[in-house]
Amino acid sequence: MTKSLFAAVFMASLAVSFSGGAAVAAPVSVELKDAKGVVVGRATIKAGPKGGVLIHLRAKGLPVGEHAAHIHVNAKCEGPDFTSAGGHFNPDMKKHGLDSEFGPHAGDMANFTVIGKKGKADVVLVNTHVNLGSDDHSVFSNGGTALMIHAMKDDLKTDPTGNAGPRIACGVITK
Ligand SMILES: [Cu+2]
Ligand SMILES: [Zn+2]
Repeated sequence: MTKSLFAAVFMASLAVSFSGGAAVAAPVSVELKDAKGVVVGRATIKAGPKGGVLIHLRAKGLPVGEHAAHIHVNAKCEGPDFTSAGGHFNPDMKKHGLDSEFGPHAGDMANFTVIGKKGKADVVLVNTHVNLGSDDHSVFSNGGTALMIHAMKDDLKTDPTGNAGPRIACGVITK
């Protein structure tokens, strides 16, 4: 590699790291409330090591078992049904489901498990399709999004909901 080419590549990589680095993305904290407005948990969303985000979810008082977690399109959590949050965040107009050949929605994530008498969860959800930046995959798009927990697990394929049942806890994701 010539010196000038090396310099060009180096500058280009700097430019990339700075523009993505505007996503110097401070972690964002999300408070999750149930249908009655009771706080049942908190999530911290931070940039993933290789892009995307890591969502550290801590909750209690949830039904034991597997639950779906999604990012929904509106930063509105109005109980008791949380329909105000809209559907799954889906900037690429894909179909639902991590296992769908036409998916997934950017807001789709793996199920997580609630255990014990106190109905606790302490899990890290990985989402490689969203970010904390300013493009159309940002969780802050159009005024923000919502982190939603459902009564049941996501079957990872049924469009558009994953058959995950009622929405039982919701938290707005905003800057
Ligand atoms: Cu959902
Ligand atoms: Zn979906």
